[in-house]
Amino acid sequence: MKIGIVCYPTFGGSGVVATELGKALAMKGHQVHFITYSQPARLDFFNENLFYHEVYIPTYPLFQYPPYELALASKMVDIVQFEKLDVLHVHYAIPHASAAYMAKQILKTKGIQIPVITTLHGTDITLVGKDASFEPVVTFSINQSDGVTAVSESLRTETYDFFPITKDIAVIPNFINLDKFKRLQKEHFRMAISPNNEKLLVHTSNFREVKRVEDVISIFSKVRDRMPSKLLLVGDGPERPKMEKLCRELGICNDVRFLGKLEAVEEVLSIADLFLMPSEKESFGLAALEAMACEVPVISSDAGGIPELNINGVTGFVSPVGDVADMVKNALYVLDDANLPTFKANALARAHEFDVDKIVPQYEMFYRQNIEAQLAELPKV
Ligand code: GMT
Repeated sequence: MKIGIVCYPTFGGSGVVATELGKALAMKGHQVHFITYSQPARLDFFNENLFYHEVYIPTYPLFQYPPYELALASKMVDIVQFEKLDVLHVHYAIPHASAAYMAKQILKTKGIQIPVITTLHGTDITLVGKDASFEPVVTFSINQSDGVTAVSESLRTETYDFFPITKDIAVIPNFINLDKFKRLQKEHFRMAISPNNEKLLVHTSNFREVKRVEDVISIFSKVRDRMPSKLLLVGDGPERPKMEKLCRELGICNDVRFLGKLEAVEEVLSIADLFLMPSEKESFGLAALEAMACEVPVISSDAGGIPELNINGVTGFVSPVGDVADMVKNALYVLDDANLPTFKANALARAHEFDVDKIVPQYEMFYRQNIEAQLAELPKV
């Protein structure tokens, strides 16, 4: 198949999933065309089947807000037509689904029919999409997509609960490349960070409010009172200055390292004992899956789709959002040397259920069904 993928090119979860999907499809022999405003962060790989088309956004003094959506729609029209794509797959509804709708209508006037698949990732529904400024467009463009997928049952339910959606939404969960995310031998790194064999807790996120990084720090501070431990924080974002201040107030700076945005997250996860994800909202929790693939159990909130991934009492524990005391109690239980090996093994076994080789065929089948449905709609000649 010739597949167009539209996504945010950043380190965010939806961009990562879209890029890893494109890479996996290219490895299977499909031709994949990324259409976005800059090179996707994880498109770090050469394959003869991978193409990248940059969306150029012209500036003009009149534009306080350059119209990206129009430039994107025009680029989609151009690439679908020139490359003869079979399917367009857009990740994150805003503004990708509405730009794809516009591209589809323009292509129709040129006698070209192409199915549009929209994948809902989370905040496009649970936060931004619900805003009255976007809701009508989000609802319309989901209903106009030929196929819609969500990354968890929870996100599917929340979409139906909030938006008047008339389309079927298929659940295709996120996936993991177990060749990249695996426990690596990084003992020298561990020795440098925790020379006295302190337990290592890790959190990775974009440091937005929704991630509740303050809970990560509170949990760590209380675990550290009971057991020698260190905290590694990977990522960066608006909450970071407040978090640095909190660490100073708690007097724990010597045991907390802010590592910033790292590409090789798996190297940090490889030395970790526990992953913390106390998010307010989380449609799936890809960062937790990456940790589990590196044999790291997870202490999480019960937000959104997390309980579909982190099995309570098996791969870690799930607590109500904001229940720091429960998360501390659970963290201490998992970190106990008598329990840790079992939780590590369970986390890895669970990650195997989301192996890229199991999930990508679900997308391939979904594309085929939508391409066939589109062909069936064409007038018979
Ligand atoms: O977590 C973020 O803030 C980034 C966001 C995104 O769209 O880039 O992540 C969302 O999509 C990921 C991939 O499907 C999911 O694993 C995350 O759970 C989801 N984040 C939220 O729902 C907050």
